[in-house]
Amino acid sequence: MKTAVPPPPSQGIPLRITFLQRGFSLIEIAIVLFIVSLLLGGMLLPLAAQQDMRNQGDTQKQLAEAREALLGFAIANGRLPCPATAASNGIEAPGGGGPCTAPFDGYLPAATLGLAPIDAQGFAVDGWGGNTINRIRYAVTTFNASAFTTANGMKTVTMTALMPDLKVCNAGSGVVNPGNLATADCTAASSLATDAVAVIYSLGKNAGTGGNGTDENHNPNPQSTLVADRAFVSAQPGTTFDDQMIWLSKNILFNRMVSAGQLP
Ligand SMILES: [Ca+2]
Ligand SMILES: [Ca+2]
Repeated sequence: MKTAVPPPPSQGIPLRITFLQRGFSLIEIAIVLFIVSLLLGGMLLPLAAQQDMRNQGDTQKQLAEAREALLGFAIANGRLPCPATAASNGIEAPGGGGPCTAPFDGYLPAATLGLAPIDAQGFAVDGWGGNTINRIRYAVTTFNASAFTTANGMKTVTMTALMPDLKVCNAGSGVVNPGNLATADCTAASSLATDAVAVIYSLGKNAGTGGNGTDENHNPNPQSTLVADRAFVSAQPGTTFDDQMIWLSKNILFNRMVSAGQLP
């Protein structure tokens, strides 16, 4: 009987070795590198965008927490804290409240409020980093002879007479011109709030490199050293505007203080 003889072990292998040994041609490697670079490029942009979105989300959360902390402070102390100044290490200025040292161009007094995260000097910083330019800003009304920042000032003046006067608009009007309050304001059409008690905001991603858009120029209140600049802009995010802002309505403040027995 004839038995089937298996093919010699070497049969068929030389072909495979030839194929493997041939390796990749330069054209094949170029195509692979091209595809890899396309994939990497496609991944890098979303990663940067994702980081931006995370920073924006962190900042928004911090601003909301700051507003809650301000409400808690008001309930506990019968007044809002004054903003910190650049030299006050995150502590309100003056300590104990009253007429504020920097009511319209100061910083969130994170050390006074016990907020985190803060930088080494005691200032709250936004989601964009630890640079001094990323410190969270805070402005508070001085109307009614600084009643809002004076202990029991709101109770003394009474709710119906309290008229906070910070303005928030969705577009700035006029030219920000040092010494000229009338040209840096909100127009009636762009008004979001005309009686905010406090405004809390971040200068956003571009804080360290510029932020010179027409609307952004209204926010760090460059003319506050000369005049009382009480107008702030909260515009649509875009290429020239990335500030993030929330404000404290007098109605929310009154509601919380009445609930806590601090008013009327
Ligand atoms: Ca900005
Ligand atoms: Ca302003």
